Amino acid sequence: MNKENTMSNSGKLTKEQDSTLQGSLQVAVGGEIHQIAGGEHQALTTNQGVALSDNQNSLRANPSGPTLGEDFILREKITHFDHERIPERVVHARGTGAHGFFELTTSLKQYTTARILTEVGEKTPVFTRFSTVAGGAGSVDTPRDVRGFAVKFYTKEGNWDLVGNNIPVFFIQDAIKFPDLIHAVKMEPDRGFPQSATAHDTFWDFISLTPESMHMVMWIMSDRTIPRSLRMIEGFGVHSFRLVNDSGESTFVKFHWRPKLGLQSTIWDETVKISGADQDFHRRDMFDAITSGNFPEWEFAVQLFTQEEADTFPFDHLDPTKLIPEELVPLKVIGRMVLDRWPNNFFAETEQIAFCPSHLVPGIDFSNDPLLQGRLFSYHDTQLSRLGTPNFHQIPINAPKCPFSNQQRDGHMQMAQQAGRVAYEPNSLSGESPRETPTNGFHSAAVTETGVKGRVRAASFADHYSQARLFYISQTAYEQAHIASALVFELSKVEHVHVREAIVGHLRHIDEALAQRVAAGLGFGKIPNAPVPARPVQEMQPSPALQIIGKMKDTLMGRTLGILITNGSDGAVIDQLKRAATSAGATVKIVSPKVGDVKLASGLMLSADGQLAGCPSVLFDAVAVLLSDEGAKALSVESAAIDFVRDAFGHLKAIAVDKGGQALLKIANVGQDAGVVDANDQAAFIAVAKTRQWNREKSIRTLA
Ligand code: HDD
Repeated sequence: MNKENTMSNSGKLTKEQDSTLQGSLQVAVGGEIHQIAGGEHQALTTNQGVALSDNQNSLRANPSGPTLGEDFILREKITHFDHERIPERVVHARGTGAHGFFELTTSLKQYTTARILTEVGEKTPVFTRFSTVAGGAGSVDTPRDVRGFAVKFYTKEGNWDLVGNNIPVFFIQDAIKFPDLIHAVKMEPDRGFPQSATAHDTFWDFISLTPESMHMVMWIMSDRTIPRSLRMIEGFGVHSFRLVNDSGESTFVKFHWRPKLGLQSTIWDETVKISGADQDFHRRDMFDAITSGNFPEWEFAVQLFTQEEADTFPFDHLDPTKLIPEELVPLKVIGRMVLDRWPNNFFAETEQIAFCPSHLVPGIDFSNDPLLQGRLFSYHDTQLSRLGTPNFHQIPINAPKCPFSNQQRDGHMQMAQQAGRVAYEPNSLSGESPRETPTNGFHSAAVTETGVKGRVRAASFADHYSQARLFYISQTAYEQAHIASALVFELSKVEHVHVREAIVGHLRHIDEALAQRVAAGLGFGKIPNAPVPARPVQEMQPSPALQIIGKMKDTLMGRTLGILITNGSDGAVIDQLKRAATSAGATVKIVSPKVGDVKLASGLMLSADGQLAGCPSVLFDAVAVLLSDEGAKALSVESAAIDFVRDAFGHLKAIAVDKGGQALLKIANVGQDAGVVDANDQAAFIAVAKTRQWNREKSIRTLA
């Protein structure tokens, strides 16, 4: 037993408790005596430290009698169990997180006093949690959804939470619309479905009446919302923030995370199948990467700009439905984040971590973005109901790693035992009690605010389509086709025809050809009318930085090759391919009809990592099919094998085949193209396996 993982006060046993537990242990279950492996065991105790003599049987009046109410051991155990669950997050309930560090590589001293952004080489511990938005905590990892990207920096000057998403813009401009947005996207309240999907009436109804969401809609219909891995997504702080320097001058900043492995998404059909094959696909991928030492890494970059520069932008940067094209304000890379330690306990760390955009450090400040302003209230508030106490900052995962001290006292689950007579400030009775720090303490940016109070939307927020169009026209033809298909899929699930029509009407302001394509996909006889836009659509220069394909890296780093084999497969070919893929950075998994040993042609045995029905090709980035003649024959009547190759081809993956593999492709009616390669030519295979076979797509799928 790992003593670190047990709840014990000192980690050591008292003499009284430690009467024994050397060597093997006998456990009586159902009248049988079971011998459990030996070693040195800690005593199993109650929460009061009383050692248990029997954890298998409750206290009964006699062997067939009732259980006695005096059984405090039973009561304690069951009561604790009954209260194990806490409310899940109202959004972003499904998530996965890890520890790591942030390292600054370029100082922003000129712009900020925040030490985390000025001390080059300093490593700041972080905990980062990735999430989906709409589904519950037990939903699948791979719905079409935005991914949360929340980083808690435990800086020497206090905790800084950068609570972002993998999309740089948001649906709404004002926080007062957030509950409506979330009620619309979550499962419909009368029927309790769909779980974690935007493809339903209430979501699209709300969107059709909220034209400001059109830019975000383009992003969520793109493949950004069906990532291959959480290690391959970008992250964005979304809002403009301010950096404040030692002269009190402030500069606007947008924060970006860029994955070292490049961006990569899946194909929609693949995503749907992954959801069935492995509900924990992203969580497992992150776990496997970190525990095998392939630590995920992101560059940290900023866009810096002044008020004067912002005044020249053709949009309002305080509107969270707008991004600042990289071509307008280039990204400056200033650091990196590496996630290198999986949590010890999911609940204690990943579930209990509490992010609040209001957690800032001196030298960074908020902007007037009205969405951000509303968020500053919401997160702390939600933690109170989720974690049940204003002392949630004392939970180890939330506690700052720098000293913290004030006169706040008491409350549920107070862990600190603050000594002394004084619990107020100022005081003259205690020389040790904490005092203000006028120079280095937190100062808000000195900003002048004037004007008339009112519930108003700034006129500069009225352009809802220009950047939606910018995003769409910046995509490659493949990506545009995927957006059109996604819209057709989603709207086909909407029962109310007027909602479908309204959305297509909005699309006409984004791109007429897109609107036509979606209208045709939905079987409309004529294209619906477009609403009157509040502002005319501005034509902008395409921004290739908004593509996924443009930001993919031709690499096998962090990717997985699945090799399907059977008894009689050629071990030498398997070995050569495995070596070539591994040295290109891939992980290799052997799949066979039976898990366990496979007898190769040479007579040698090779252990398979997975069984065919449980390891479909959707779990891999590229595949190889290396079969003996008998193996190919046996698999020709195995639908899992037919699906393995058909799906690999349909999902635009490279396929390496030997003679047996080629025979299976033929039976499965899978075509031949540049992405189907002879397994003996490892170099050729590795070259094509580094990317998806985009050219193949038009020959195999009708895209909306
Ligand atoms: Fe939010 C959680 C990201 C708008 C209210 N949000 C939450 C998480 C992320 C985001 C990543 C999960 C944090 C974690 O892993 O624990 N939210 C965003 C982004 C937004 C945004 C990037 C827009 C730019 N959120 C937003 C608004 C409101 C909220 C406008 C409310 C006015 N968000 C919440 C919340 C959550 C939350 C209800 C649920 C759980 C939690 O906070 O801790 O307070």
